[in-house]
Amino acid sequence: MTTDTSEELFAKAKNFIPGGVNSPVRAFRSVGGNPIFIKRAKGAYIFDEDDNQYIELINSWGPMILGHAFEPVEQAVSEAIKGSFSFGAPTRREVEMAELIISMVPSIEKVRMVNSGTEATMAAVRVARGYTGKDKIIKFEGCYHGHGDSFLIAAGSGAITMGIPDSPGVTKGVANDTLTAPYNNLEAVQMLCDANKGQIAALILEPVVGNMGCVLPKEGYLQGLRDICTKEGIVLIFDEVMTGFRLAKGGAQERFGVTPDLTTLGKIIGGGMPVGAYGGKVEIMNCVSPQGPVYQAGTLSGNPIAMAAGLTMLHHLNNHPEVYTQLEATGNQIVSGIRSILDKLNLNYQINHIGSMYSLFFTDKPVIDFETAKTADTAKFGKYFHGMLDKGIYLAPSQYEALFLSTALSQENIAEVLAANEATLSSLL
Ligand code: KE4
Repeated sequence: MTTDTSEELFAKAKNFIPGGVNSPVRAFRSVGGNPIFIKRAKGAYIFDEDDNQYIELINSWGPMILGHAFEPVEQAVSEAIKGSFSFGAPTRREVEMAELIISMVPSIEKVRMVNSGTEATMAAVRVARGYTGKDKIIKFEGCYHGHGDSFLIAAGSGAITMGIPDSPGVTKGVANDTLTAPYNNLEAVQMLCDANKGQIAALILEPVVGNMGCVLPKEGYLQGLRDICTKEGIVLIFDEVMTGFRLAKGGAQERFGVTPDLTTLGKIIGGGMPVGAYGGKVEIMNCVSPQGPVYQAGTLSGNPIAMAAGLTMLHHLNNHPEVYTQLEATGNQIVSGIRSILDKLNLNYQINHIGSMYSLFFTDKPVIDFETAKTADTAKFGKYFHGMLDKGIYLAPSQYEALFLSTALSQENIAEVLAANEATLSSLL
């Protein structure tokens, strides 16, 4: 397997693009080596510029839940582009999209389309501040909500991967309004509320974390946060950019039966196109301009091509509940297969898994928060990543990311994934 073309492209890219990539985690910094450059993809496969084929378990960090180049989405986009690409004016598809999102996620009574998960979380926090008249927010160590200044404090995903969970360039003023607490710790949240009485506008979290690796909420944790936020007059924001439309049709909030005040969405909602959204209680969303005073805008928000892709994706998920049954079965089959391999080897490991999301950590400590996630052996993870890549299995190039399965994975693909795990994990001893 040669990756000469990817190497050449990466060397060239570094002359023109910071770090040679348009998003840090793609650079393979934490696993070592150089990134492969992807030329095309179909179903469960991606192909690099040297025509190497990989079975992929990232699916563009979540969006490609139905596999790459899903025919109906491709068809909808090719139809939409015949009518031009963008108008900067309201369109029918945006109304359809809003109505569909509201029907799929009952906590959302009104919704605004934006162009990324970052825009969605930035806007949701601004609306919560405008609605409550309060300044501070609570976020959790290791959670990632995009690259908005307020969130780059103890941030997860690429920020942990690059070792900069508190990014330079974020002002002290901004940082002072962001309070952080360990995930899965309700007492720490109540202490922050007691110490900042009447000052906290919002609490934002990943209801299932993907950005310190996959970390699940403890029994009662989400409901506990809901109760604290209700008691303290704090807007509860579920950042479902990753979990939305993945863990269930209605996301983690449906799966866990806990209702936030606002929800942020991304990834799957665009079917692979740049789309984000935020929405929730009508009395909060009515604060958003032009209905209310909280300003938020976007040239390409609700873009007709992106709406065509997203609508087709969401309609398919909404009309095919068997997709979620299949994703549960695939996730269980892969994770139980890896567990049985590891249980025969003398390797410290944890696997956190829910539905079609999972992460393998090389540590003997249960991974329940940022501190325990950081006990993982990242050097060993790097060896595991490259061992799998060399066998044609493309994983997330960071210990602090989750894997995302698609319905395109066949029984043959699953067997290949498990065989590659068997060979690679045995080689780590
Ligand atoms: P985007 O701005 O990247 O569309 O979304 C930001 C975001 C917000 N909230 C959650 C829970 C997220 O996971 C993300 C983005 N996820 C990362 C993967 N960990 C995107 C990959 C990347 O940064 O390149």
